[in-house]
Amino acid sequence: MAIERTLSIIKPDAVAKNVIGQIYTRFENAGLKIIASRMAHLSRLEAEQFYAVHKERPFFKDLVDFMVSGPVVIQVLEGENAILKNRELMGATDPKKADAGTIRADFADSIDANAVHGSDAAETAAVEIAFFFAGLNVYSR
Ligand code: RTP
Ligand code: MG
Repeated sequence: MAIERTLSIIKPDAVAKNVIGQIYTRFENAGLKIIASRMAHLSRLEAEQFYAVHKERPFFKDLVDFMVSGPVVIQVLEGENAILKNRELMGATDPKKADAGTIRADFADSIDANAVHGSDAAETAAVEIAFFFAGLNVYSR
């Protein structure tokens, strides 16, 4: 199976709930390595650019408002099948529909405040990693 990298964000609601460590433990227990990590408070422009694919959607303004509402923790996860594995750990976008034991089922409050972001495909993972961690190869292990 291929070793992949994916971009993950612990969103403002989960940072405010003080569960960064619990979420990192889930990544580690699933065999995903955290190969880059930083805390940031996104600007409006950064949030709009990051989620630009959704800019025509009705929820775009709420999404951007939420993503700039407090600090986030951004990480690159590396491991076998990392993109799908992380999406499975996250659970469905709407926490009410997320499987028991997933990050969103356990830590998210609503479809807006849904605890984590994860890249959804290899192409988006590459773009999203470059967006937040330009020159990542310098640090990889
Ligand atoms: P993310 O990009 O944050 O990992 O979430 P996702 O792939 O599970 O969901 P996506 O379709 O990419 O949507 C991005 C974020 O927009 C909000 N959303 N709201 N009200 C709605 O119908 C709606 N749909 C999406 C969610 O906060 C979602 O995480
Ligand atoms: Mg998405």
